[in-house]
Amino acid sequence: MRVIGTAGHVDHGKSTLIEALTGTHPDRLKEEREREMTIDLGFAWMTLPGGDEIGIVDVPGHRDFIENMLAGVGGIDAALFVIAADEGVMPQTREHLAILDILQIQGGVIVLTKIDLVGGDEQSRSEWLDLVEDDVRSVMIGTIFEDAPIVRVSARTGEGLDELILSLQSCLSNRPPRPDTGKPRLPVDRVFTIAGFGTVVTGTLTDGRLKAGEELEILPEKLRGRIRGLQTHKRKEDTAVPGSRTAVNISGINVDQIKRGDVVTHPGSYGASKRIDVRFRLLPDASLPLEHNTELKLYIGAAEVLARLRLLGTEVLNPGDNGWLQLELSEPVVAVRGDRYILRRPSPAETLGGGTVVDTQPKKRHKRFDQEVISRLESLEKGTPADILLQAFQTLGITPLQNVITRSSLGEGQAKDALDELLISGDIFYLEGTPDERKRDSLFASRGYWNQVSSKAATEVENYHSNYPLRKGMPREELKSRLKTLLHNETSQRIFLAVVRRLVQEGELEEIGPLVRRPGHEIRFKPVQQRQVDELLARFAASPNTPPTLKDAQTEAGEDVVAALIDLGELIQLPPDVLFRREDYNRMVSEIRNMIATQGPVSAAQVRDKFNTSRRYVLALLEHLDSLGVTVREGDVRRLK
Ligand SMILES: Nc1nc2c(ncn2[C@@H]2O[C@H](COP(=O)(O)OP(=O)(O)O)[C@@H](O)[C@H]2O)c(=O)[nH]1
Ligand SMILES: [Mg+2]
Repeated sequence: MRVIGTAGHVDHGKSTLIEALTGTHPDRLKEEREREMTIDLGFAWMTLPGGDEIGIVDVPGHRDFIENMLAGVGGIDAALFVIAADEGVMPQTREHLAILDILQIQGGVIVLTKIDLVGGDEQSRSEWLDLVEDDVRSVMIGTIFEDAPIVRVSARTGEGLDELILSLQSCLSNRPPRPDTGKPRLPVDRVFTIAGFGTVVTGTLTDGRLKAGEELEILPEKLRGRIRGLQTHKRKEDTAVPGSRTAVNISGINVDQIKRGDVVTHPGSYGASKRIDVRFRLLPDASLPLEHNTELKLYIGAAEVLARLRLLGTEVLNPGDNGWLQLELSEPVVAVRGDRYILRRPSPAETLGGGTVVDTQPKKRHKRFDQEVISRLESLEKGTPADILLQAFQTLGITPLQNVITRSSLGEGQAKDALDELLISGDIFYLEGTPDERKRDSLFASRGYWNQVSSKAATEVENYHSNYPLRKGMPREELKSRLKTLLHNETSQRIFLAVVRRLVQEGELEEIGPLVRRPGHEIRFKPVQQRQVDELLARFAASPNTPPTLKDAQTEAGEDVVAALIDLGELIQLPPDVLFRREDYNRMVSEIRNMIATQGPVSAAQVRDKFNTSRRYVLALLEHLDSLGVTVREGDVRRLK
């Protein structure tokens, strides 16, 4: 799932564009309707021509509401960067650009809107648009939007909208999948109640899945509750996946206990902290140098808190410079190493810059000028050995341990310690072997990667069931080829079998011979098929000893239905083309045994007369019994073995 956000100066046509694309006007507050201006975040969604559904967060452009904008852009995959063709680049065009750039949102599409308002004839219009575009390009140089496509549209006339949609689709199509580390985080951007349901929070889910029925924790308050229900794009879901706009209906927690900026997680997955160490860059066009001990506002996830900064290693930080800060916060926030954040000055309001979180739990206040502190932050920024090893697990997927260690470039001792750390934290686990057998060819999986494999397998098998409702299960080999890309084309039977074994252990799959199925899957006939089944079985009942042959049955009820009856054991197939109902087959087999037991070896002709049937059925039956080892043929007769 993907989420995109709007960005751009107030009144440049963001909300109107979203309405033109989705049919939903994102302004939901009465005040917004009255003032015809977006104040808080708005939400919509659409399906791209390729079939992918995306969520949309519409943000306010007005500078007074930048804080609301910051609560919404955190989890987005790409931006629709809107610039009105009649006005061109304006102050919040630049400010939003700086914010998206600090947050390292991976680009998006630049939209020149309101093209219906410019120029007289075709030529002057296109000259005007070329000029605006040149200006936009020069502003984007050196930012994440440097190479972004520019599309010219009018939300009023609809011109350019199709091109915009295709451009957005191609921009999203080559993004790697959202990471799933098995530790979901949902920074809350809205909290409300729905009569009869109770507390609902919404946000953009990252890092893992949420499932209906699970226990949850809300940080920083450490409130425990349960997920009563989940929705994505107003549709009920059992599981919400990373990168989706998610509404969580929570039981056990009151609406007034939760606020924007809180984080919904699994119990114990994360902690909150009132002190963090960060890498920081002051924007080149910041109005003043940054001084030690300044009080600023920190925006991280959907949270906004006051932060007093310790400027480390330097007296002041000049515009355009990078440095290290320790932030003492007014309230605890949930931060993960590598998270991006923004700092703003409260008054006069100004976005100063931002960067990445490097340490979420610094043990003490750092001395301002201590080379050891700086060196430690520098190496933390690169990652701990455990981070690096986990990264290698995420990249390589399920593969023998040796490959992961080689990939990580860690030394023997470091790799061993890092492995222990990850095993204890539960970020990785043994897929095959036991914790004592830490052999070089043991198979491990990171929790996050495993979740991806597991849910892909479940989806593939479920799709198979719905494509072939009359089949008992999916051939194991077919599942293997479906998982090929996730198992990195690693078609080693050993890895695949270990994966299936684990999926069976975890109750995701069941094995039946060479097939796998989802627990609870059963062959179900549609009403019209059930009628065919009934009619066919009635024909079998009418002449149990000379029933329809395979071919007759297939002509009457269709190959799939007949195959399903054979799978279900209702019909027994004897080579080459004889079918009996199960009860008739059982009866005939036991009568043949009786005959031989009481009157000695029997010939095919005797059996034929006994059942008043034809040679074809009798030969199939007797050869079948020979092959089972029930009877042995001696010349023209059979005796029991
Ligand atoms: N002529 C014209 N007007 C537009 C277009 N898009 C938006 N507008 C108008 O511009 C004003 C601001 O639009 P809005 O979507 O609220 O801007 P936002 O503040 O960026 O969300 C509204 O009056 C819209 O009707 C367009 O493509 N053509
Ligand atoms: Mg708007």
